[in-house]
Amino acid sequence: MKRVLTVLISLIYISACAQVKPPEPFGPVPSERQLAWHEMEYYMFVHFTVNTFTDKEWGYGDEKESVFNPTALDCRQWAKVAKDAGMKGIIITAKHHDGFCLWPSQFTEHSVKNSVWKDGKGDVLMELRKACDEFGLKMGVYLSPWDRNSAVYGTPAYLAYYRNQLHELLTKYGDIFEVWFDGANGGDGYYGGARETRKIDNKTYYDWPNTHSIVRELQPSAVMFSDAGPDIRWVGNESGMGSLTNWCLLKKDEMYPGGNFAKILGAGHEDGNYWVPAEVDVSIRRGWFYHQNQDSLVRSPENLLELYYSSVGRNSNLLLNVPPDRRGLLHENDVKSLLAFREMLKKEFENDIAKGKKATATSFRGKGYEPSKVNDGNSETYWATKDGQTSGDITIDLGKETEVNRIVLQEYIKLGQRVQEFKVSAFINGEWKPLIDGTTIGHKVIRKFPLIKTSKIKVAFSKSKACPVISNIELYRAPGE
Ligand code: FUL
Repeated sequence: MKRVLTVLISLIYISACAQVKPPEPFGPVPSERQLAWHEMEYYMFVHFTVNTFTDKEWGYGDEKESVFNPTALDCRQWAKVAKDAGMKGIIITAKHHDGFCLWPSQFTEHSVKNSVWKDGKGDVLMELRKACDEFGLKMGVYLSPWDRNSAVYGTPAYLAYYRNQLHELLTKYGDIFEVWFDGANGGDGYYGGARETRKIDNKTYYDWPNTHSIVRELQPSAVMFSDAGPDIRWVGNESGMGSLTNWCLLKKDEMYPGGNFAKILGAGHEDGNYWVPAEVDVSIRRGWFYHQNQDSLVRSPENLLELYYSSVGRNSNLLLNVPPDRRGLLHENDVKSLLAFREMLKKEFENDIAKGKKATATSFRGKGYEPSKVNDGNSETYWATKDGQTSGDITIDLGKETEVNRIVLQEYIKLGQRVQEFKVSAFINGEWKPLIDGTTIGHKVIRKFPLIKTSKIKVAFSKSKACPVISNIELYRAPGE
């Protein structure tokens, strides 16, 4: 009996030893709501308000409500286009700087309720909600902190007004995935007829922590965007350029919306103490709002593809603005370009050449963390080295000479962002030829390189803050070249 027990105990001991522990998380890690946001990658921005009808980018706040009069508004068209274009959601300017509300807010007269559209009974937010539900899209709201219409803007009373509006938006329109707080603030405006300049202190005026807690309470799954997070950060430009070095980390306590941080926001902080990834917001046209004279200046499908590489391909999400016209429809030229881009994108990533091919590594952590985890098609499995081993190479053997010109890399970010430096090379004519010298990875990096023919691709994770934890490597032969 004693002998049996000893054998049993030893067996348990041996199997316990064989169980290799996963790496501990390193540094800040994403919250559930941020992880869900990372998965979204590409979604639509909709700038629509009185500006659409006055041909302006920033309304003064004195626009007559009657100017808002779309003749054929159809949020289903927006949603269908977004869906067909491969987008996962829509964020709408519920209120832009002019203060005009696309929903019948009970706290102001400056809204759709005093427009001629649908005899003042319309509600763009409600129509968008229904359309998003029908097409399986998530919905987000932009509520401009700067309000050039409000008589109380610049005084403490405005905060109560702003928060009341936020409350309406977050309680009447179902699940909101992202709340967008832009950073343009203060200056001249109508302000209830005062027609003057009002300056506020960006650092203190809005008392952001107390506004943020309203969002957390009413919509716990929503991420909040601004120059300084708290959940998602601006990328620092409006031209569609993510930074090649892009940490999802930020010292957000040192920052605030509307501050002068554009230069920092691209790369983030390598030693940041919060997870605050970057979102690239950019318009398909010159302006954020629709202007007829820009109908011929819509970005081409090729240009949109470049934007995709410089945003999603650089560890950022792409928030692409497509402004409805005066009918309340996305213009034919924009739609055409978006759908053609979608087709191009499909062809870029049609067939993952790496999937299931033999992967080897200089070393691996142990059972469950083999190099084969990077190309098993499962984003929950990953290759990792032993603790303290902060570099390592993975080689994918393609089995035969194969054409390739794209690589996708992903870290298992639930355990933090770690890689500081990587290099990709290809085995050509008996030697390793360098292809890419990279820095950070994070959620996703997609890199192009000139078309080559090779039998093996090697990714050297040459510098990492802690043992590298790689969930995905994909290779493609994109058309062209
Ligand atoms: C900025 C605004 O001033 C622009 O009009 C636009 O809405 C852009 C996305 O954010 O802060």
